[in-house]
Amino acid sequence: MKRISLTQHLIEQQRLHNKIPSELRLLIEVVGRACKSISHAVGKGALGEVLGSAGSENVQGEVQKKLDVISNEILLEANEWGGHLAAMASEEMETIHRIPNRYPKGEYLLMFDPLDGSSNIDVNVSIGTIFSVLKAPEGMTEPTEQDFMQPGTRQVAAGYAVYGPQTVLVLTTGDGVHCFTLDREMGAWVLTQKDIKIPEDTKEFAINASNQRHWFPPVKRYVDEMLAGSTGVRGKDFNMRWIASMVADVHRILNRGGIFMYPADAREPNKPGKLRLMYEANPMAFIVEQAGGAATDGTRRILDIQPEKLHQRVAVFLGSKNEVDLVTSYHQQ
Ligand code: P6P
Repeated sequence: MKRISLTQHLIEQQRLHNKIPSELRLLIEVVGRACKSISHAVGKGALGEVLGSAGSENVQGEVQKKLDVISNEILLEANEWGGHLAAMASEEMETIHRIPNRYPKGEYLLMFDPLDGSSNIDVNVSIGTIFSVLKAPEGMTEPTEQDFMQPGTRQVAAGYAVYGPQTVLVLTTGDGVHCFTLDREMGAWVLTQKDIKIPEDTKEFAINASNQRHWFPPVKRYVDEMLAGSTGVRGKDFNMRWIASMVADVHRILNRGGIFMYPADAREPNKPGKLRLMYEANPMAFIVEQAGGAATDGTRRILDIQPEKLHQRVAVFLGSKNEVDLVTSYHQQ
């Protein structure tokens, strides 16, 4: 099969759909290069002095791993000088990161979780990078946090990298979902899957079942019915997976179907779950919908949510459309 590079794919998509101006193509290529560097750092493991805690906490109050900090620095440095961005925001930083005055500014806003699944780093389980791209509001001069407060439907691109047995980059710019595999010898992203589609039905669900006693009734009902298997109302047996790396769970679902759930629960009724809207739920929801799946917070389409805070959390139900629709319907009864 002829090898299509990330750059050739983006140029051909631009010809087909006219949605990837050269500045956006540059942005995506720069993020792709940064993910290659992160993959290299992650791959060193104990040989690279990159494991363990950084001895600091992030804005979420989570202990930062060395690789969290390294990955964040890689993405900041890669994107500062290109002239394609107005500002960036990261899970690892309290507020937005403006482009230094010595560099030209562009019309895009980039948000990212530089290394998602950090609890898996030290035990060699797949982790990844998630990113989301918005356009800066017309007439914006000095970017503020408020300029990032746009619903997920305004994203112009979203993607994730998985640092696993292979390193892959999954990307959408609004015309389908495509996957690139890193050719480590050439240091090149090679197109390996075009137009990925999520099966509308599934026999596999992903949730952290240790929280079961805290779940609200709709989630408890939905999971209990799957656990009842072929003897219950669902009439079929289900399987469970939970990798505790959203990128890895979503990548599995993109490739063979499934439903991923991180619901709100009774532990903190006012906290709508653990995952963040701007740089985890929104990019994944854009990708999942572009692959024919669905993504809600139990009641609303995630992409329709009007953000109010940069690091706001949201409950997440995403994946095979018929399953997401069913569990969402239980929340409405
Ligand atoms: P728990 C990783 O920390 C993360 O943000 C997601 O990648 C993952 O799906 C979830 O949290 C795992 O959470 O509570 O099972 O450790």
